Amino acid sequence: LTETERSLAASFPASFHWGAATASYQIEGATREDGRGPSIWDAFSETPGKVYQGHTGEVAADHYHRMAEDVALMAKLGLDSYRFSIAWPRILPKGTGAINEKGLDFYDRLVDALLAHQIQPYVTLYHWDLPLTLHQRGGWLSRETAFAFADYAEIVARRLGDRVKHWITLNEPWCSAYLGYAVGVHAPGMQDRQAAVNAGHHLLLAHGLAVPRVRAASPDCKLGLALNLGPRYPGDDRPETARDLDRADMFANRWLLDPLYRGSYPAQLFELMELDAPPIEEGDLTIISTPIDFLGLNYYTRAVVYGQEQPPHPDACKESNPADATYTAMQWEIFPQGLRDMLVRLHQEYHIPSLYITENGAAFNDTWNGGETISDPGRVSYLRDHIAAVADAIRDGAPVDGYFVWSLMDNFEWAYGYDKRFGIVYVDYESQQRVIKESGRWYAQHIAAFHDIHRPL
Ligand code: PNW
Repeated sequence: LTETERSLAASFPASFHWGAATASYQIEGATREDGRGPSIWDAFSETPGKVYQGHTGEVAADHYHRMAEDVALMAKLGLDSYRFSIAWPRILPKGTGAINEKGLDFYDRLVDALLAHQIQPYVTLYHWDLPLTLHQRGGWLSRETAFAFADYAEIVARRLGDRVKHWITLNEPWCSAYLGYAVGVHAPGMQDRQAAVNAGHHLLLAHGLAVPRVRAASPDCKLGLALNLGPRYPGDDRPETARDLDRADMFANRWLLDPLYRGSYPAQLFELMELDAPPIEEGDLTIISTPIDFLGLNYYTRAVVYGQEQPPHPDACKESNPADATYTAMQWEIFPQGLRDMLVRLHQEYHIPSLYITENGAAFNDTWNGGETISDPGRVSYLRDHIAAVADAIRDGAPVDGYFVWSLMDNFEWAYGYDKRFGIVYVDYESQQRVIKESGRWYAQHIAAFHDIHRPL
């Protein structure tokens, strides 16, 4: 590490947590093993034309069979925390009803393996793999799915809650709702904007219903959810731009933040979208805004808004990023300051008591030449500059308690299949060999430097 990098590591409080994140469907494989039922992502990825080159999660990084090796790798990197998700269809193959003990056993072993290495588990209960049977009964368009989720959450918390002290109910409900039900690029692949708004409501309700159930089954736990949020900036100073900036932010950020933290949807949102409000029943917003312990922020990039002459729907604002900026393989602009700005805003405007970066990372076209490591300088700078942005946010008062790199290892990147690599560990999908990239080595050194500074003399 350079001197600057050392003082960056030193600037974090001793209580800060350093981890990496994954999700069940993206890494596990073994989709038909030990009684796992099918999920909407099995069905979606098996539908021709939905995922890059017809890739599926059937094998993925084979983590289901290599769990012990992967936990050893985390220990080697020096992670103190690991965020993973539980595949609902492993626990309840049909979404409700009979429990599949073998599914629970897998996560039980994973949690024990992590704790044996002093790695704290951060468990996401829903990272997009909805049991297919529930989808056939209406999926997130049905209110029943929210109740089914709360039942499932309690089953998991009862089994793991003696050892798991951090729970994340949902990962990125914005993506589940909008990419899954309006754009159709994620499962279940529907293209209906009204459906997305309704699904969003049932996802929020699922979260709110699960909160007391998990708390009751997992004494002294901390609980939250993870949202993908992206700050919006004006592209110029025209009044149309100020107007559209407000609309874009309402859709990208306040749509879910406001019901969770203010107990109401943004006043104009559904009207401006020219849609009906979702089917809100009495008491729903009280359930949804049940206080939680922390918010997980998944941050990748920002957007720049340019006003249009005709006022657009909030989900159709004109956004484009500067041509002279630098981009990742996802064509996402690299903009670390957006992470600082969003953290400070969550602190100042929503008074959130504890924040985690539950995902941050970048895809680059890594190639392995069979050697000891893989050179990925773009990812090293990406991580360093975003970690520096977190330090800036803390200096400006944001109560940030931890940071998780997306991702521990290369994995199934949803509609992009295995084409996009986010890992700090490379996965060779032929041999399933793992190779720590230079970014993984850098992150390990960063964590080691952090511990050196905070080690009691
Ligand atoms: C997140 N978007 O997905 C997910 O939580 C991860 O599972 C995923 O691998 C990671 O980010 C990288 O993509 C997103 O289009 C997918 O705005 C798409 C969007 C945002 C987040």
